Amino acid sequence: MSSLAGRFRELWDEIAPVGRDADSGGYLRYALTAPELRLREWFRAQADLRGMPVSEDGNGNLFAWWGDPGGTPPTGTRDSDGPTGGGAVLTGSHFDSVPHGGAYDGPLGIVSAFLAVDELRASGAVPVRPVVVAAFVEEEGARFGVPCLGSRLLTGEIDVDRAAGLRDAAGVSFAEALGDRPAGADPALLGRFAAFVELHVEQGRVLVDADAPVAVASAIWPHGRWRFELRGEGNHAGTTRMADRRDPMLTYAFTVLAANKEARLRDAHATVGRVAVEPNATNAVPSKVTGWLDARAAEAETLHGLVEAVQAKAAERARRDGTELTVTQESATPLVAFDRELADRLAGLLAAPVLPTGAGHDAGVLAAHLPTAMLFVRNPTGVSHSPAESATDADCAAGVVALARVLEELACH
Ligand code: HGY
Ligand code: MN
Ligand code: MN
Repeated sequence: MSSLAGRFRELWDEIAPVGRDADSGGYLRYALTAPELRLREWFRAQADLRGMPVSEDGNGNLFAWWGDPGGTPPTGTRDSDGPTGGGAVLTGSHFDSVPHGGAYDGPLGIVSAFLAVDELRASGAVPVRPVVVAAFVEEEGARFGVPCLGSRLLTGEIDVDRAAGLRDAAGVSFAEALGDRPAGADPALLGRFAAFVELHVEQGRVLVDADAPVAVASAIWPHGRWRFELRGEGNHAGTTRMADRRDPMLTYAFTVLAANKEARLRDAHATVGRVAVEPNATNAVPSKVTGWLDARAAEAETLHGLVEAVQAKAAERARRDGTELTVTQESATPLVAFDRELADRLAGLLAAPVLPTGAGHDAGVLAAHLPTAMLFVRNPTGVSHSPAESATDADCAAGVVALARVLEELACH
């Protein structure tokens, strides 16, 4: 039998080419587009190979079930009359990526979950409650703009009509992409899960510096996304005097610099990584510039102060530029303090460090609804949301062993 690292590599190589951009080496796996749909087919095939029936919740989330003492759940779209009894242990993550994202962010949690099931079965472990592998849809929000869309729908944390109407850059709505209006909250399904453990590549270098392959998460920083729309007067680049301009690009540029400064002053994080310009012509003063602010801080109060300061600076500059500013919050994630007892129990079990993260996850959404934990796997570059994201096969194997031990601890006693 090949080594676990070998088995990881074998399974990993099945999905590694899916959605990878030949030029950047990054991934273009937007929710419900061809590459991600291919990965969902792969998910079903892996579940079938393991005799794990797959159910859907009508929101785009997939669930592969193992060891359900109440008989296998239906494979229909609504799992409302599925396995009897509660207490299933949920694991898994997401397939979708940011534009030109890394290979591991998301898929590592799903591949590791299937391999952890294999490890448990090979050890002769028999769960006394179901072990369920999930693939959540649109975790990155890279296509429809709201992160953790699938887990927010499952938990009722987003209005179904708002979710259904979210549109991608081509104007396709989430409902159209899904092929139906999302089903929304499913308390019956959610009530069937006793815990959720998400394994994820670390998006930072703490494990590198700690010389440890795996860590347990303690918290997720509060964070959110704000859309800054700046309207001015489109005009000719060659014939419009500087004094006569109402140029939203100036207000935008100033806002980006203000976000950078205010974040540094607060030891917080502020990013404007996405911008849309109308008409986006080299020889035209823009009529409108839209920038998206991603802001995060260790405490909610700091985050609130940061966003307020940026908004105030942008408004002040807009007055000077004669432009109009509209700020809309697109998503908000409060501080997530993972279940302390569970985190300590897992850290003890794995002899692993415990660390917070500034990255959002489906685990951050589910944490408000059931005991939730995260495991992080070392990323030698510490870089994420970039093709430079990495993890060694040995560390990924260590992650599988850790996840298998956690699932054994939670589902087999
Ligand atoms: O943006 C995040 O923190 C996560 O990667 N979706
Ligand atoms: Mn991500
Ligand atoms: Mn992720």
